[in-house]
Amino acid sequence: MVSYNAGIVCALLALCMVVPSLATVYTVGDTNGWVTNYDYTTWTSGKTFVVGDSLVFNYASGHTVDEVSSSDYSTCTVGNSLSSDSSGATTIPLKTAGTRYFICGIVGHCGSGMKVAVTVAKASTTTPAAGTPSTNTSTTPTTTTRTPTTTTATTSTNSSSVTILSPIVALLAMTWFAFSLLILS
Ligand SMILES: [Cu+2]
Repeated sequence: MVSYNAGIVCALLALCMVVPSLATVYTVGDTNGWVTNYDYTTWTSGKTFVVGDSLVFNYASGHTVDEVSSSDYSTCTVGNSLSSDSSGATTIPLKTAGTRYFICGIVGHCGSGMKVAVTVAKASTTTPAAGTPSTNTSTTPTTTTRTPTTTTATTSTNSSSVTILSPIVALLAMTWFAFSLLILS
């Protein structure tokens, strides 16, 4: 029974370690943050939001992050928000699949671009499988390229020491030969 329970704990721990690594934290508007006169439709395009990801809104005082209905999002209607925050750093965990709508609750700001709609897809299991081989592929060539470099370095050191040694040997031999000729004559 004890080993059986330990097995479950291990499996749960392994799951807990895998799941957060797959989650992506998206900073809305990237370095621009949550501001007026920014196109958040362009920001969301090309991004795939999945369950488990989260949105981070960074903004100065005088703005809010209001979650609203689809119709309030389209018409920029403030005052019916499902939730509202004005802390300056709002984290929205994307826990369920579907589209979520956020606007700034300050009158006029939504019309000035402070509106973002995020479509959240169900978490896919193919993402970790695709991520793992790419890491392996990048590691393998690096190790392979290192080995020839070391071999070339060793070979060049050997050949250079040989080329340095041989003229000295030749010079010594010639000097000894010339010297012995002088003695003999
Ligand atoms: Cu605002």
